[in-house]
Amino acid sequence: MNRANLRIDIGRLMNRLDRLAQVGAIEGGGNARLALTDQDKDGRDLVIGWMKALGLTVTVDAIGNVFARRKGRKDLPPLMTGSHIDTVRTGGRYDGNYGVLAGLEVVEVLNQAGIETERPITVAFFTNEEGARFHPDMMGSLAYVGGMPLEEALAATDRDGKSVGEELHRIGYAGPEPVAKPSLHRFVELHIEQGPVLDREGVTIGAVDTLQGISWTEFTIKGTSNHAGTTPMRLRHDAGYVAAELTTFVRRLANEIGGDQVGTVGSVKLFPDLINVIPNKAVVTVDVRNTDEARLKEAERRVATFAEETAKAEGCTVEAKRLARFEPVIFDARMADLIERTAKGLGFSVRRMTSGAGHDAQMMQRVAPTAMIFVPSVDGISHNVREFTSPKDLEAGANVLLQVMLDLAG
Ligand code: HGY
Ligand code: MN
Ligand code: MN
Repeated sequence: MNRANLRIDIGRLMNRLDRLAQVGAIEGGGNARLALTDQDKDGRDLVIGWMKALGLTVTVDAIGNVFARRKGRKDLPPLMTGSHIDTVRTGGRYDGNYGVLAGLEVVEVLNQAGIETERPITVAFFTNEEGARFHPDMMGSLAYVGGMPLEEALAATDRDGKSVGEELHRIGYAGPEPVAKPSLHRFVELHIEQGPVLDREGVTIGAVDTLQGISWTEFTIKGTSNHAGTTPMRLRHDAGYVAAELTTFVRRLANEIGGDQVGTVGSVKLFPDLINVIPNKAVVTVDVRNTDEARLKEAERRVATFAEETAKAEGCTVEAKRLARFEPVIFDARMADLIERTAKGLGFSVRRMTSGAGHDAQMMQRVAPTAMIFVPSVDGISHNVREFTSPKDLEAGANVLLQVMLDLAG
């Protein structure tokens, strides 16, 4: 069979996407599988079952990253593809899942065509890409490339004080393989865009050659709880007021800096959280991102200064804790060229673009030439059960992945 005529089976891919979306299924067709929860374990078990059924050799490392290897003619560093199957609490069914399952679909096509590639092919999924339960995000791939000591990752705790290490053991995914021993030739990740660019422009494929910088900070503001009725305004030390000011400042600052700057306050927790008690504590998370490192640093500095000044004026204190910080990433231009060329060769419209979201690929670029393939997200919606990509676009992206992998695996 001429490899140029090989195509993925979209029905089979959609079927696996549907099956995986049933694990931790939530109202509206999405799925909730926060990292290392029982739902994440069930999702892992299901995907590993498919990996084994495809004849792949599955290994698990000490942070729970899973690698499924398909033999090549030569025992060379593998071509690796993959993504994540953990989700946010309001996760859509494509974020992460699509890249992993499309990698398995590519393997199935090669198996059926009896094609043996020169290099081994590995399909991987990494632990806790989302960072929604344990910080930072992309934790598994970061540890894999040696960007975070294993002990530090295992010690990360969630809001209930549970650690990554104990949760990995509880779900049976504290694997025997060491981390920080990356061995791969190239990495390519297929993912939904999660933003509006491709959908708005009517373009089918994104050849992703850069990814923006990410900064996550948790601000803990402390004031004085007091009676909501008897305390004169001039005597208050209201942590909730400081949190509210900080929240609107982040929005104003992002709009003022403009360009690619984005800013989000995704979580505000007030204590004691009662209608008639002035809050004595507030915990506020700030996510600021920019493609430009200098601009990102400016945004971080201004947010921290505003928090300090506003807290001081209110007679409160504030502590900042950094939860994640990744500089902007430049992917491998030749890999992005290959993606662009391949998409055009298959007759798809394609454009170069940056990634607004974080991905495991941004960590893999530290150890091997890496790039990403995007497909459109309808209305740019993601981290929301309404996340949707048409089967036609899912099929296009997986066919680009198939041909790119054939090129890179030889
Ligand atoms: O936050 C992100 O960009 C990714 O979804 N973890
Ligand atoms: Mn993702
Ligand atoms: Mn995500």
